[in-house]
Amino acid sequence: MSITAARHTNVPDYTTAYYFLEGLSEIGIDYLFCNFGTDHAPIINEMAHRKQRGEAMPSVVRCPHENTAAHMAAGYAFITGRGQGVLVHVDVGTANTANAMHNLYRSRLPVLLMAGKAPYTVNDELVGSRDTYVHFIQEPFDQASLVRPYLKWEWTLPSGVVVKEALRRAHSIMQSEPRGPVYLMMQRETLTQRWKTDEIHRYSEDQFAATGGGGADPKLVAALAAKLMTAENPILITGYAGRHDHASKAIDALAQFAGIAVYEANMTNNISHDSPCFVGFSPDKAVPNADVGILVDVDVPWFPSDVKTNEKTFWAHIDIDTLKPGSPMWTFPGNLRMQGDSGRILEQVLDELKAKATPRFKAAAAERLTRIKTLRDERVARAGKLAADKGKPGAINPHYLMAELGKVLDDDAIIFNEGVTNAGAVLLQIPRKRPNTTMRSGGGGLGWSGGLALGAKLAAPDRMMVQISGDGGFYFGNPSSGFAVSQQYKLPIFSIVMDNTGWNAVKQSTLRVFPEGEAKQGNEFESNLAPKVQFTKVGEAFGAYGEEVSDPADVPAAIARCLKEVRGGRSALLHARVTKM
Ligand SMILES: Cc1ncc(C[n+]2csc(CCOP(=O)(O)OP(=O)(O)O)c2C)c(N)n1
Ligand SMILES: [Mg+2]
Repeated sequence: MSITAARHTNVPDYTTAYYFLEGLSEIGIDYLFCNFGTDHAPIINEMAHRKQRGEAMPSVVRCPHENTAAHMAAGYAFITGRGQGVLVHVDVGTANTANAMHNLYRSRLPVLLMAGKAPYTVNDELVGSRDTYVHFIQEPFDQASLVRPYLKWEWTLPSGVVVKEALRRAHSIMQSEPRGPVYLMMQRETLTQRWKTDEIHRYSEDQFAATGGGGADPKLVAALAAKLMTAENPILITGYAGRHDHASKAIDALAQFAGIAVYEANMTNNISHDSPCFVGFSPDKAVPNADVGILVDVDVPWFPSDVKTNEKTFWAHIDIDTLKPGSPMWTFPGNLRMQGDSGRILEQVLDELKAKATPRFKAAAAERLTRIKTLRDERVARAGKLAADKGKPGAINPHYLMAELGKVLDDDAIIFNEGVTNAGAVLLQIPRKRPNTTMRSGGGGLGWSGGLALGAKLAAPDRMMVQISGDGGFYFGNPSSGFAVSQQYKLPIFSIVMDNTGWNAVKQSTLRVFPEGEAKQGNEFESNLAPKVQFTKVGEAFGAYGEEVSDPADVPAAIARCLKEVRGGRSALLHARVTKM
C-alpha cells in the first residue's frame, strides 16, 4: 500500500467544519459573535461535537442582531488589539453588518467576518445540499460586494483541505497595519467534506506573522528635527495616536521638549489629555500661523472649507497609513510623509532633537511652553464656564451633564462617545488622563457605541464601560439586541442617551448649507423624532436599570444610582432630556 493510501485508511477523519473551529482557536480567536442561519448547520453540529470531546474552540456569543455582533468584535479588538470572529447568515446577515464593517474599517479595527453561502448542489448530491426555500433565493451573484468597500481581503473557501491555511491568511491580513476587516465565505458542501487529520496542516503564527509599523528613514527624521530646531510656532495634530500608550507618551515627551502645542482633531482614540502641551480639540486657529506642523495618525485634521493653510508651513505627516488608499480623496499637506509606528518615529525625532539641541533652542522651547500653558488654561476655563450653566427642567445642559459624569468616573473607565452634536461636550468635560479611554468611531455609521461597549466589557470585565449616544444614535444601535446580550452574557454597561428629540446634526447641516433657506424660514428640518419616548423601558425589558432624568438638580444622584447598578452587575440606562435642538 502506498503511503498516501495508508494515510487515507488509517487515521480518523472529521469534517471541514471541525477543522474550521480548531483553526479559529489556533489563530487566537477567543470569541465568535454569531447570528446563525441554515448555512451554519455543519458548524453548529461540530460545535456540539467538539464540546462533547472537550476540545478547544472559540466561545460563542449569540447576538439577536448582526449590528451588535460586529460591533462587539470591534469593542473586543479595541481593548485587546486582536480581531475576533463574526459569523453571520449568507448575504442577508452580511448586509446587516455593512454599517459595522464601515466603522471597523475606518477605525482600523481588525475582524474576521464569516458567512455561509447558499449550497450549490440541488439534487442531494452532497451532504449539505439545498433543502429549503431560502437556499434558492439567497445566492446573489456577488455576496462580498455587500461589504467589499470595507475589506482588506475576501475569499470563498474552495475546499476544506485549505481551511486552516485560509484562516491563517485571513488572520495575518486583518492583524497587519493598518488593521481592518477580512471576509471569508463558505458553502455547506465545503463544510461537510471529510478530511483525515494529517491532510489538514497547521500554520503557526511564528511563521505567518502579521506586519506592524516600523520606524522611519533616519534621513527623514533628521529633516524633521532640523525644521523643529528653528521653528517658532510648531503644532502637532493627532486623531488616533492614542490607540497606543507609547505613541501618547512620545507625543507628550516631544511636545514638552520642543514646545509644541498639541491638538486632537476629529479624534478616534484619545491621547492623554493630562499632557501640559495638550491644548484642545480644534487646531483651526493655530493652523494658519504654524511654521512647522506635524500630523500624527490623523484622518481629518481640519475641514479645509473652514481653515486656510499657509503655503509656507512645513508639514510632516507621521502615520501608520500616510497614503489613505481607502479614500478616493485625501487632501492634507505633507512635505515629509513618514509611514510607520507613530510612537517609534516620534521617539526617533526626539532622540535626534536631543542630540542637536542648543541652549538657544531650549530657551525658545521653554518660552513656548509658557504660551501653551495659557492656551491650556483658557480651554479648562472655557469648559468650566460652559458646565456652570446647568440648564433647566426638560433641557439639561449637556456640558453640565458630562461634567458631573466626569467627576465620578475613574481614569480607567472607557467612554464610547457617540454624542454626535453633543460629542464635543463629552470630550471637553470628561477629563481623560489615560490614552485610549475615549473612543469615537472613525466611521460615520451610527449605532456602534452599544456594541463596542459590550465587546470591550467582555475583554476588560473590571473596567466601567460608558456608552454615550444621542436619541438618534440609540435607535440605530439596535438597543433591544444589545441589552439582550448584556443580560444573557452578564456584561453590564452604563448607557446614557442625550435626548434632544431628534437629529440635530441633520438640522445643523441644512442650516450650514442654507443659513437663510426655506427650511429655516419654515422651521422645517425633517429632523424631529417622537418626543415622548421612554427609552428606559427598552432597557427594562431586558433586566437593565432604567432612569429618566429631566431636572438638572437630579443629575448627580441619577448618575450615582446608575453607576451603582452597573457595579452591582446589571446594565443601566440613563435617559437624559437635554437642551432641545
Ligand atoms: C447609519 C446612519 N444613518 C444616518 C446617518 C446620518 N446622521 C448623521 S448624524 C444623524 C443624527 C443623529 O441623531 P442623534 O444621535 O440624536 O444626535 P444629534 O444629531 O441629535 O446630536 C444622522 C441621522 C448616519 N450617520 N448613520
Ligand atoms: Mg438627537
